[in-house]
Amino acid sequence: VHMTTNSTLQMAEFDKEAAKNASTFAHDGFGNATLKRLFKKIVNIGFAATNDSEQLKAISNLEADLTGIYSKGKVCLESKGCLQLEPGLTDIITNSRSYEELLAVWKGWRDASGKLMRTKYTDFVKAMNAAIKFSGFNDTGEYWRSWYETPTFEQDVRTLFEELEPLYVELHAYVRKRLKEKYGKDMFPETGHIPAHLFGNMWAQQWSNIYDLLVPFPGASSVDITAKMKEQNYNVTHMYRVAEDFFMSIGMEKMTDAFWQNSMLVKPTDRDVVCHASAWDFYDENDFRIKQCTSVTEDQLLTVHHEMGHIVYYQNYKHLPRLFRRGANPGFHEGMADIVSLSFQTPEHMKVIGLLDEVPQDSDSDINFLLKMALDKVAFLPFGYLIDQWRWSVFRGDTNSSNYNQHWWDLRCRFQGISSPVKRTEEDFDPGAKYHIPGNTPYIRYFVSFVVQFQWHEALCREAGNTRPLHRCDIYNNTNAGNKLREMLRMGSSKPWQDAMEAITGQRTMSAKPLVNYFDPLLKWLKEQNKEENTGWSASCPSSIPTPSALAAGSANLFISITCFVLCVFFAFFQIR
Ligand code: BJ2
Ligand code: ZN
Repeated sequence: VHMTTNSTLQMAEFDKEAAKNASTFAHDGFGNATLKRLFKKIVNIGFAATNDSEQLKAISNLEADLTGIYSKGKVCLESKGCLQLEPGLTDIITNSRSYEELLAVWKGWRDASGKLMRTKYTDFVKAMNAAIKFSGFNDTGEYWRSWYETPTFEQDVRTLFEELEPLYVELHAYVRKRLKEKYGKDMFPETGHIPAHLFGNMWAQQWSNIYDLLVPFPGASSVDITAKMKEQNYNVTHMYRVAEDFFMSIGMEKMTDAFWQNSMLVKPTDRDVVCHASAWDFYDENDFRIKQCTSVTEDQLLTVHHEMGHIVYYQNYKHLPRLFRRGANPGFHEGMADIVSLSFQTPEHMKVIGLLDEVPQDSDSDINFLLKMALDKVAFLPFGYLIDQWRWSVFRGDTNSSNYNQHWWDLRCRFQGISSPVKRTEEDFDPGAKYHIPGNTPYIRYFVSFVVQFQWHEALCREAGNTRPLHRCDIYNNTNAGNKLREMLRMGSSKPWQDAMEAITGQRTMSAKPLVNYFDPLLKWLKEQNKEENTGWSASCPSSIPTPSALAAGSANLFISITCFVLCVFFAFFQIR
């Protein structure tokens, strides 16, 4: 979240003074654990600890420059004129099924964003690393990871990822098979990777926009929520009211008047803004805001719920001292932001709010639904995992401006099994095409979120007395589930996250099991579908990229073979005679 350089410097001054005052107390020896924790937070001031205010200025200015590049980026297409990321380019990536058009947008966005950030990003990393040393951290990645208060954090997320990988591999193989049918197998490298621009999403992070190409049982029920929303004349305000209604139904507070007055819910026409959706706590117990260039689509409706989930967390911990007004860890804030999505998207709930006419009861429709969910929740896992693998490596110095893009694609190929559809070089800077790199938002929080939200969903559904399978549970209107959730939210960051986890699930660790259980029926089905497939992909990126011209060469070869065959038959015939 960006502030002007002046206010950043003022905040740093304040933090420094507070830290100095707090350190006159022997707080390490405090008997009251909460007070001791609060003092720890007062003295731990991150970048503000530097003795060189030029470093802080540089960090702040560079972040503003980088997000500025991201928010101004435009791609000019012959057929459609010049478009920004939201809504123009996003619409094409979501809806186009033309290999060529998707490629133009995919490459165009990277040329218009990341590519212009290279030098500034290098300086940015340098400045942050220099400043964070004053707080006693070796590098910025180490500082970011410290928020999880778990010495084994890196190993823990790796283990979770490895437990989830088999599910991802089956989903990947199924999607690859169906995409080959759609785009032709000649467009796919032999290494098993899938070209990165075919997923209905600019970063291939969530794939549900291409559900129509992948429907397991076309004859059974599926919902096209975007179409239904348009049919029912949904408008932007209504989308926020629908989200608010869900939270209120489980006993949460309504949005404040200040929320409705101060939020930016539609894209202004008179200036460039950072359209990437976000939620804001102004720390006065009343002024909470969302900034989003909302359009009427299913993706956006889910994002509305996500951002409002952050606001509900803010509302529930507003009574705490400022430094405790945070998530139990950053992954918890994100988990809270997404928890409703698991109930909201069930056919049961879609029926309740009138976006589905009838709740299907057959197993084919159930697989359709689970696949749709997997395209968001399972497809995301390697993406959520790898972004900070890259950044940690950069902060550590293992990756630098001589191999930024190389390492980025190494990770994309290895973990996601996707590959670049055009040649990339160190002129490009593809990490910068994803908001959180210029925006400098750590990303492992989203991986943590996608794991813990299933743990919480399971616990809340138990609390609600749910008798249906986990993936069909909707906690709407259930205040028992809401109360349980609130127990955790109210704690903010005043206790270690393990305590917050225990409040809601009764357990003190992250676990991949609820996610695996949720998708169990789908996993069985996918394995059956993939019986004849070579699942998986090679660890490194393909060395050559199939292109439309290679395809043309391919058909030229076919032409020659057919001609030879015909001639052979012709001569053989005369021979026989
Ligand atoms: C759409 C969503 C972020 C979020 C924004 C931008 C960065 C931080 C905030 C914080 C909230 C807080 C987003 C959604 C899931 C995957 C990820 C993505 N925007 N942020 N101020 N998402 O998390 O809401 O609003 O209080 O910490 O980026 O890659 O799309
Ligand atoms: Zn979020």
